[in-house]
Amino acid sequence: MDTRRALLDALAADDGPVSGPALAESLGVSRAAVWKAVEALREEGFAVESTPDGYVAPEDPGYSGPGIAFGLDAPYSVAYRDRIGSTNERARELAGEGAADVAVVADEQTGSRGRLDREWVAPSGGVWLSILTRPDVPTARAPLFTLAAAVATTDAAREAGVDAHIKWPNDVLVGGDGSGSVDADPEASGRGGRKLAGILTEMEGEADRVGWLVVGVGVNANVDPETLPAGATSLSAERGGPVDRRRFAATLLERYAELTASPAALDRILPAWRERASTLGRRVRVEAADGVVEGTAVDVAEPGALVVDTDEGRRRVHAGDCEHLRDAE
Ligand code: BT5
Repeated sequence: MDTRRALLDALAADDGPVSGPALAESLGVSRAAVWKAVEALREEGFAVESTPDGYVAPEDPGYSGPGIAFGLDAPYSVAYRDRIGSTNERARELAGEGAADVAVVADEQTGSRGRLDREWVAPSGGVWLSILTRPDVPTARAPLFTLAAAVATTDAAREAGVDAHIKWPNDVLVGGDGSGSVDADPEASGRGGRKLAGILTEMEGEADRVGWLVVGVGVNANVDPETLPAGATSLSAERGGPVDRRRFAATLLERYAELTASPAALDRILPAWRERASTLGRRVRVEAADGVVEGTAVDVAEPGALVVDTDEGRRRVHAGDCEHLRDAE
């Protein structure tokens, strides 16, 4: 572990000040190395205080690399930028350099993408992040990681007081027919709700093993929906006030890490996904690559396929755009 992360962990673990010499000894590095780490954290906006008894964490850790890593209970280092083209693109670059277990986080993206190269609008104030891992699983199980990210995002939104639900395969929505409430916006209701977040997974496989996996999550956190495409919403709009993005991002990363920690953990993703989904039991119309499938969504099956009962029988759809239909349609 690098000295900076060790210092952050020590500051998070201790109520009182952490002394430089004690830290140098426990980490087996020089006092100068500890001092350099403190300076580096300060330069990144994490204002470590010096007291006569040692170092103390700032009152407000802030939304920054060290701020998000501070007290984070997930095995990722955090690479933060105020502004970036796309966090997924940066994570892919890092993958090419051999990196693993990194969360790339940005305040604003200037060239972010949704699925099928669609534009993703990502102004300052959102939670835009991509998690790079190298899970030791067969390529066929990779779609489970997308579902895990949807579960993690939904849980983080609910912890922030926003009643989110999942629309297959990877949208996190609020309101609409999903929550059973009558929606004021019929267009949004047809889509199954107002879109709070989207997920884009990219990967490279080696033979039957995943080489690297990048799961990109875009959450409209403290963003005015006026600046977003029609049908979108944000955490701040839904709760009527800003959300603590540091806490939200940490919860999301911790949940994702927990859900993907082991093969046994992966087995628990589908049940968790089903519990949070609004798509099951509904009439749906899915535009898949090989045509349109319309019917009743009855289940989601490994590794993330939607099971639809149609007039022609049961179909499994692996990818596509899903619309929730009203029962009359
Ligand atoms: C998605 O695509 O929903 C996946 C979005 C993934 C974005 C994240 S941000 C971090 C990481 N870095 C990246 O470059 N990407 C990922 P899709 O299902 O194809 O939906 C795209 C559609 O959503 C667009 O065509 C718009 O209609 C709409 N849209 C664009 N920006 C939006 C926003 N901020 N909120 C809600 N809807 C949006």
